[in-house]
Amino acid sequence: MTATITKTTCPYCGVGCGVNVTVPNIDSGLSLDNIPPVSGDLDHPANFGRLCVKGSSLAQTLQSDDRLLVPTVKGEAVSWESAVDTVSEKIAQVVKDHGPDAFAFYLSGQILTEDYYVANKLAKGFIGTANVDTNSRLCMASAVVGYKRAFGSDTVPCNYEDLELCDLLIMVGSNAAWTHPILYQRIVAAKKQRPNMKVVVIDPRETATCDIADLHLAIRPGSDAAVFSFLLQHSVDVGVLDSAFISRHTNGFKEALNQATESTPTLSSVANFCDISEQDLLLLASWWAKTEKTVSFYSQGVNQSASGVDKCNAIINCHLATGRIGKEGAGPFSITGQPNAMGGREVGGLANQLAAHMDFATPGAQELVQRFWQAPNMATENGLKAVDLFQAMEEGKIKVVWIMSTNPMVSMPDTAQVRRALEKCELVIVSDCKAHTDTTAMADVLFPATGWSEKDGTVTNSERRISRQRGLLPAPGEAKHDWWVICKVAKCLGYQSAFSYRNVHEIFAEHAGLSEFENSGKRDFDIGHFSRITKEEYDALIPVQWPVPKGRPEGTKRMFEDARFFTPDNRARFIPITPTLPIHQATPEWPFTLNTGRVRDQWHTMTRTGDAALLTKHTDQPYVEVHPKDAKRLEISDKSLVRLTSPYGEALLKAKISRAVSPGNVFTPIHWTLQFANAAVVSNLIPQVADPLSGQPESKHAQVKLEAVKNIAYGVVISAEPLQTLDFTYWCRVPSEQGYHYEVVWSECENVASIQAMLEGSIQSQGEWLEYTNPKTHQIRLAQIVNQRLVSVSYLHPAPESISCDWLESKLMNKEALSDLDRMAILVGLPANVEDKGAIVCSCFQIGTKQIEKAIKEGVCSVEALGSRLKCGTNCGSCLPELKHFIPIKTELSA
Ligand SMILES: Nc1nc2c(c(=O)[nH]1)N[C@H]1C(S)=C(S)[C@@H](COP(=O)(O)OP(=O)(O)OC[C@H]3O[C@@H](n4cnc5c(=O)[nH]c(N)nc54)[C@H](O)[C@@H]3O)O[C@H]1N2
Ligand SMILES: Nc1nc2c(c(=O)[nH]1)N[C@H]1C(S)=C(S)[C@@H](COP(=O)(O)OP(=O)(O)OC[C@H]3O[C@@H](n4cnc5c(=O)[nH]c(N)nc54)[C@H](O)[C@@H]3O)O[C@H]1N2
Ligand code: SF4
Ligand SMILES: [Mo]
Repeated sequence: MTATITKTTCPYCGVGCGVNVTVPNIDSGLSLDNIPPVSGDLDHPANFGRLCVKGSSLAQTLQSDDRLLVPTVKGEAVSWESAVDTVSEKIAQVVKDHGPDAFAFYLSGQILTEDYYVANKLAKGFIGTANVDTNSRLCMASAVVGYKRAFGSDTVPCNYEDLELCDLLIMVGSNAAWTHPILYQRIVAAKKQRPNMKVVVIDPRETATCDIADLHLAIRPGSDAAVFSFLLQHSVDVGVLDSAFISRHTNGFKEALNQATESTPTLSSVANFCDISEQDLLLLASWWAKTEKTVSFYSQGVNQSASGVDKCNAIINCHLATGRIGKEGAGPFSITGQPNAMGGREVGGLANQLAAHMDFATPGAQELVQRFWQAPNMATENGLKAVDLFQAMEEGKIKVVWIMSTNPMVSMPDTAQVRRALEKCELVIVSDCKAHTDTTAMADVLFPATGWSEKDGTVTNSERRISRQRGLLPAPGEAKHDWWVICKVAKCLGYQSAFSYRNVHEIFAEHAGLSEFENSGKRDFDIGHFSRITKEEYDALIPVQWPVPKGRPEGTKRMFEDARFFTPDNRARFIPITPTLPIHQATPEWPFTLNTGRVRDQWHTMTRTGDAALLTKHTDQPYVEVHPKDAKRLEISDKSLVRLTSPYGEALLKAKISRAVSPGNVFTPIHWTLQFANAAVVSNLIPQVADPLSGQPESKHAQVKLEAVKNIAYGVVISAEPLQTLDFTYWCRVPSEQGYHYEVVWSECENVASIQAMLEGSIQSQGEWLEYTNPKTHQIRLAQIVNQRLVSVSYLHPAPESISCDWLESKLMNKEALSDLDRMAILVGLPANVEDKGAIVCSCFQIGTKQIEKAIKEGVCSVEALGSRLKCGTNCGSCLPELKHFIPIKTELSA
């Protein structure tokens, strides 16, 4: 049997790695039964063949029994015609009665550029509203405004090679080791080759990224701008300004410097503001001063802040002052998170953008776009940004919202407000691949969408590289491509000719046409080379970095090499900055500062990664990271249950006691939803405070209090069927290969009879019960057996205890009758001859903490040797930073 390789792009992070899928040439084509493992594309310039653990386990995420397969209206399955009619009639009526602004799109950096383009065109050109916002507002809106203030355009100057070519890399508010793993590994490799290359990490928390840091500045949360104001002044003091660049190519240097000197006048004032030592600050400053090739690499620790835009400009100011931009190995590099955050920016997917990197404020832009689209109802001013949009919805101003490819009930701050808004909204349309999400639960109309592996189009990664996503599998059920549904509604609204695309390549060609329309070098975004692209050329498109104007098919590696910016006078602008701290500071009533972010193997609201059991082994439950001092004072022990309360809501999370956070600060991951746990949505706790310029919420900083939850017992329930009632103080469903695995917290007074009754009420099978109770330790262990087959196991322990569940899960609904030994082993948790691996560190080879510790005890003393012995870390490398941690600790102990 022969096979062909289809090249596509990873749907996860903004690194945008190329993925190869080997498709067997069989008559039936590729199906879920014969989907082969994926591999990295050696030819793709983002990853050169490597994939991180999320990318390499993509094939495991394709089987889902929770796909949304048919359109529904008020819970009833309906035909596409009928669903589209319902939606179009309501949109038309609302627009007629209340004006176009009563309609809104809430889109996503996870849809493809072509989907995004038609949604934006429909709203801004035809319905006549700019109420088109996107989850990218929560992600990189501050970076966009920062670039626009400085360069006059939303232009990312750098590329990935610059990360390898620089001599100083300052990583600000980025945990790239976990969030952009392939880029991080490229950086690790470069540093290994050139050990003189310095890496500085600026993050209040010690993260896996600090593993390669020559210096980690654990700054006071939100104080970043002061560090860069200091670097600006220091550049003057030690004479490393690029005066020629400043005078020829920029404006506003003096004002920016004056402001820096006024707001953060001395070394000690900056060190105090940032809560770091003067020595560390001076060390960074000395490296900055002597290193021409410096890249500042920044992400959500900078963007998700009420002063996020100022932080971006504080960084950019330093690069402009030293002329470190538009050159190899130098520049301010905002790294995007989502696979197509950049594509969204290109089509104008934010409420304050028009299209093709034009704004409402740009003179002549509205008319230009109107002419190109032949648009009958052009929007004339900025629409509402995410937070304002949901507030307007609660006020009854937005009456129809169409949410596409995002889960605002989990990701927007203050989810209680989002719930109120969606309840108030007259028609909530949700396009999603999954049937059950916290947001689909709020929908009146559900549109089933095709997802990665089924849809065709383009995405743009963090270095402006446009790559193709290519469909591999047929659409399941009646799922349709997002662009198709948008065009169908547009046509139903009467806009036939403007939305009569037969294929995505026609949309892409039109998007390219708009980018070059009356452009002639005035606007940064020009992909005019593709404006007449044929279907064959589109299908064969190889990754290319924009701009790709006519006559430059090879694209553009680096921007601003000619130091010409997109401002009216082509000069970049310095912005005067006053560093400010997060709006909600800790108080006696709310004594902790909450920081939120990502874990290595989960993606956002787990709608894809939550389907791959192996990706849950690294972190199986949501947690709150607490410093040992705080934990001791509050009587919180490791893995015990903690209640977090803020003025906005509550969450129940397991404690992870760790010195990675400083006293007074706690950190929680953002991934767990109501589909996976009863009370782990951390956005519940976050206020709707946003940057006044970018509208990006301050999702990294909130005030909370912590409290140990008392009078409880810990345990697990493993069951062949899903539990019908989940009547626990806390539960978290851990996706597993077989059956259902719930980590639970019972009330302390639970006994055998009540647990049995609960399970009998919740699981259809009844059967015989095996029981073990230890009155001294208050442990209870129960197994439910039907026809010699194991149906459920429940453990209750008074204190948190790690139980290795893989073996128990493998015994569920066993084919052969259970032996007596098995029955005993089930009550113990593990048979004598099965190794307890501990928590999984290496997801690729499923190597756990206990195996690593054992190997180290037996004399293995390097990460490389661990790799030779256990294979851990030898595939995708995502676990290398964690593996390193085992080595020094263990050698110190044995020394
Ligand atoms: N595994 C995984 N990878 C992902 C994603 C995912 O869900 N899972 N999501 C993708 C997306 S959309 C995005 S946007 C990116 C995000 O990528 P990152 O921004 O790297 O990830 P986060 O964990 O959100 O936050 C980064 C760091 O900011 C720090 N931080 C908090 N407050 C401050 C501060 O005031 N100053 C500074 N300097 N740092 C601070 C946090 O401690 C955290 O370590 O990741 C992308 N990659
Ligand atoms: N507290 C706190 N909050 C945060 C953050 C934080 O760091 N802290 N980070 C913020 C950031 S940076 C981001 S990017 C957001 C992410 O948050 P969201 O965007 O809300 O999260 P996702 O899980 O990516 O939601 C994507 C949804 O789209 C569906 N989907 C996937 N592919 C398709 C498709 O092709 N078409 C359609 N129609 N649906 C599809 C998925 O099933 C899923 O339900 O969270 C933000 N919220
Ligand atoms: S780094 Fe990992 S998640 Fe990001 S694009 Fe590459 S393979 Fe996908
Ligand atoms: Mo993001």
